[in-house]
Amino acid sequence: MKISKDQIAESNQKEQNNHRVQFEFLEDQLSRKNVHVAELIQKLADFQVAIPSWALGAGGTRFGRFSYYGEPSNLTQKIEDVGIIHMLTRTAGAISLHIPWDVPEDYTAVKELARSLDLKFDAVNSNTFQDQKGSRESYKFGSLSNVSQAVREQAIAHNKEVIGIGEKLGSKSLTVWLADGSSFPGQNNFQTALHHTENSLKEIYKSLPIDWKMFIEYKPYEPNFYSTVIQDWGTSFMLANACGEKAYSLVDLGHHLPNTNIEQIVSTLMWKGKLGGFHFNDSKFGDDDLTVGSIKPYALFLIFNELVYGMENNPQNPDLAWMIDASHNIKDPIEDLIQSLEAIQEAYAKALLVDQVALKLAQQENDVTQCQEILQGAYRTDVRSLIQMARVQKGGAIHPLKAYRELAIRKKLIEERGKHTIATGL
Ligand code: PSV
Ligand code: MN
Ligand code: MN
Repeated sequence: MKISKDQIAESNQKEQNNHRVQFEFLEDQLSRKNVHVAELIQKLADFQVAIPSWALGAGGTRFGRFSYYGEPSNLTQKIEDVGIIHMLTRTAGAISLHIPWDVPEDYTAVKELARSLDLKFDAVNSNTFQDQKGSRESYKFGSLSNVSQAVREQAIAHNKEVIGIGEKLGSKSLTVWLADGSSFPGQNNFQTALHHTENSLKEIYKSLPIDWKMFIEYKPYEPNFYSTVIQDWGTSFMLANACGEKAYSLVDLGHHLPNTNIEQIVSTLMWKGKLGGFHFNDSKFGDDDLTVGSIKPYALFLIFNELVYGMENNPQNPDLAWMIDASHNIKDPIEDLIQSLEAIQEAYAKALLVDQVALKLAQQENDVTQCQEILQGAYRTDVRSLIQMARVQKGGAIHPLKAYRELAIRKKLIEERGKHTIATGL
């Protein structure tokens, strides 16, 4: 199932007049404020976000799972789905694989398929939170932090294997997320668990190819409910420093306690040159269940404001690996990802509109009211026609979601793959 350029052109034809009127209005407004509109559009067009292979099937909860039908049940189909999203949005130019769920059978064919859809392979993700069939040791009580050396060795070996698979695909980074922790006080010796984790990560780091990065995620709870070994950005930052210069912290939006000032974390990590990756999602209470921007779009904008500031002022921080990490259980996953990409682009565009010079001046004068006016002025701008223009310039659809529905893609996927499909994933 592929979308052709002609199908997109046809869909754009219907939207063109409306789009042009809105764009010209905005272009005029922005030009009056001395904004370089063409530059802005270029930045938006260049911004690419990876899609994780596990987001393409409807997610489940421990209470059940409802299929969305026509879901991908193998790696080829997952890549095809990302191809559909990328064709429509031109913003999803990479896929992030989870091993062992996505081990390719035929590397040449998989790479060729990705190339034909203009997709790169983003970070590879290891999985030491599930026991695999036939594995010798169990991760029930942790992996890299486990009290048993044999378990730790198995988990280290798995991560090394994942690096090897990533190398064959052309990935350049490994993301480590650990479920390790404890559910009851006294279950773990905090220091021992952290010490083991640090040593295990150092061991994995030794196998990292010279041009690779290692991303270390943190998460305060779940699946363990009393403590997690890498609970917060400080712990992740400390471990990344212990490993070396190719190790970085990864911020996942859903991995914070309520009301945490995530934008400040982003800012601190970028200043220290240690923010490597970013996982987008949204939540009301915690973790990553909801579509990006569906609950706290202003918070997302404030985070992007710091990301943009960091990208412009912190050459010590490398280019970031952007990824959506959301998987919920009731929407069509492709529609959900299209909405997430739109929300990301919106927040990014609005952050690019912040007048940094005026903001600095207002900060220096302690003009608190004006500081807020500057940020909210940018946030309240309707930037949708700008994003549409960036997409159109790259051959994407003015309205990806409408086009997806008009082209009846899900119906065709169901015809092709059947109703009773189960995607591997979270
Ligand atoms: C679990 O919380 C999680 O969502 C992490 O954010 C990882 O990035 C992802 O799963 C895949 O392992
Ligand atoms: Mn994540
Ligand atoms: Mn998560």
